[in-house]
Amino acid sequence: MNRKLPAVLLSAAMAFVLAACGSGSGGSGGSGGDDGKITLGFSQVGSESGWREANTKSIKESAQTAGIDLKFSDAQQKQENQIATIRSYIQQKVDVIAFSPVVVTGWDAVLKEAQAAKIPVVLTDRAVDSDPSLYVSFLGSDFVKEGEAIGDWTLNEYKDATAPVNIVQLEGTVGSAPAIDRKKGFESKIASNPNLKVIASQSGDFTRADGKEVMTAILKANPKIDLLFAHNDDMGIGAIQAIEEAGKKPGVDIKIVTIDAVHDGMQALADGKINFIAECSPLLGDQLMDIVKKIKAGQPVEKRIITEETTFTQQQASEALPNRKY
Ligand code: GYE
Repeated sequence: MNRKLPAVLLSAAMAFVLAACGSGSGGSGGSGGDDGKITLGFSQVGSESGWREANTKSIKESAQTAGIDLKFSDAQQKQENQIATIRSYIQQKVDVIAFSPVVVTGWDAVLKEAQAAKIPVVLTDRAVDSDPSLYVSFLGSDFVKEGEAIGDWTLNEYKDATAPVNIVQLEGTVGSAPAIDRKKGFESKIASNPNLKVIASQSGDFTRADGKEVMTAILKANPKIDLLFAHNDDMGIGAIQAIEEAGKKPGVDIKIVTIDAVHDGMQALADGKINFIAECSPLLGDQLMDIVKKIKAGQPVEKRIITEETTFTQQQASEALPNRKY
């Protein structure tokens, strides 16, 4: 049963794509129909982090290179903004809608509206809990794996610990796929060593400002913190400021592990203020444009496309920094 699932999903996606493209005769191929260009409506989460900025840049540049007419909107991390934007893309009859859903739940109604209008939808970066028949493809990282990579590093770092290791977790946006999955991956790994204890775990909404504010409060309440796991580099960088203001040395007095590997995170890693980073690639633009073109050409697309990523130690960060694209 399980082994058959991908084929079933693929054929469901195909049927949807063909239905969406089949009615295209007579110039009804979206608002870009006049000049023959494909029109893509993209609803971005916001501009909360260095990752998001790099992701937005990648999507805009790739659309231009691919000759795709991009309608782009920043939802300022609000689901209601994203839903309103997607509805307006449906009204404008764009050829394809893509979006990075800020949270996992609450998308069924608007996805059904897009399907009823025969506009194919592609998820980028983050997942939803809606029925997979409501979207064509989902392009993005495996966030559980990223959390597990941080968990593995932690297990190894403290394998000889004989006393409790006090861990603080700065979680991403509440209800978002990366916050849910990174936490799950990390906690499932560290569960095998009873000395590893998460003493505080709170959301910093993936921003530097909230990372700093939440860490300042946690530092006041907890005199002994050994390790901080921040779900992204930006919250980690905010926390570094809080730790320094509290008179402690980030990376030494409190070890820090994060996810993303954007420029500022990699710099802090190379500088010894962060101890380890699991990469999450924001460069999804080219793959997204390929998917959009395939959909319009009536070609099959994969239901789930997982981004390839690695991890970085301090030494590896110093070596990689000069050639990083973001
Ligand atoms: O890790 C974080 C951003 O969804 C993978 O969102 C993305 C996350 C990324 O704000 O920095």
